[in-house]
Amino acid sequence: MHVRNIVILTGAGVSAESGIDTFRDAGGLWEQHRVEDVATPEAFARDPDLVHRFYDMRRAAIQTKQPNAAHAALARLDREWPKKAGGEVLIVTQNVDDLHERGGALNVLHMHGEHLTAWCAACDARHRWTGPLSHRPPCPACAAPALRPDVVWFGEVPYRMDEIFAALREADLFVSIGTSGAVYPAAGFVRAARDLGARTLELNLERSQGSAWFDETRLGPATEIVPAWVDEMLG
Ligand code: BJW
Repeated sequence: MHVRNIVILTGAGVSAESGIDTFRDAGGLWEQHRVEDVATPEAFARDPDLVHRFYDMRRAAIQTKQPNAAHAALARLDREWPKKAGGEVLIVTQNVDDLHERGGALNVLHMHGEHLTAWCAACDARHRWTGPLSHRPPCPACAAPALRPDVVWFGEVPYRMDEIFAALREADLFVSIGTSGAVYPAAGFVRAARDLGARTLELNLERSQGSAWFDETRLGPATEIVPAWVDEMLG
């Protein structure tokens, strides 16, 4: 199949070798914290201090981490693919870190939000935010002490779904990297992409829950298999 447009879905596995914990692997975040205590709107309403501390810790941690060879390779593809093939690359990430951007990628869509943004529940403004939120700083726009992490919790609607499905409709190739396929709607993109006519490729440390839906699976650490795949694509 002649490939022009590529949609790449990334998950926690792409940042694992940068030292950022995944969620469901051994030692991952959900072994250390119950999802229901920190990643739902109900948890935030019940115990905002706990939820703020969890995100303050992770927001501080990501700023000490560096992009790895997988982020760099995807950024290279993002930059060079349009010249090579005349098509588009869209990186749809479930990750809330900024390592794709710091690795040099331009076309990145954060469907589960971003650590480095705070969202005001009072006035709906969003602000770049690198410090803590647990001391309830005032919103720079409206002064209400109503800032929350700008991330998508279970039961909330992921961001920019219309743009994602528009890109999937145009995609010739859908590639899933470093995600367990446990969380919807992202876990359903492979089937949507297939139904819409794209070829599908999985790059992961181990087979994901939706592995059977992919035309091809390549297993290994992201820092090895992603640069190798990008080299292949760019010839
Ligand atoms: C490596 C590696 C290396 C390791 N190299 N690989 C019942 C059935 C179906 C669905 C539902 C249901 N009940 C409820 C739902 C919906 C729910 C859901 O999916 N629940 C499931 C648990 C079943 N989903 C939602 O609520 C979503 N909203 C929604 O559906 O709204 C309705 C709607 C949708 C669309 C249109 C209209 C309406 C919201 C989901 C929000 C998820 N939020 C989180 C937290 C974000 C903030 C934060 O970071 O704290 O997002 S949860 C967490 O999981 C985070 C991640 O983005 C997400 C996915 O995790 P990911 O990235 O896959 O990580 P892991 O740890 O699971 O996997 C890592 C992988 O990497 C593994 O495979 C490793 O092998 C691999 N790996 N090292 C390569 N070195």
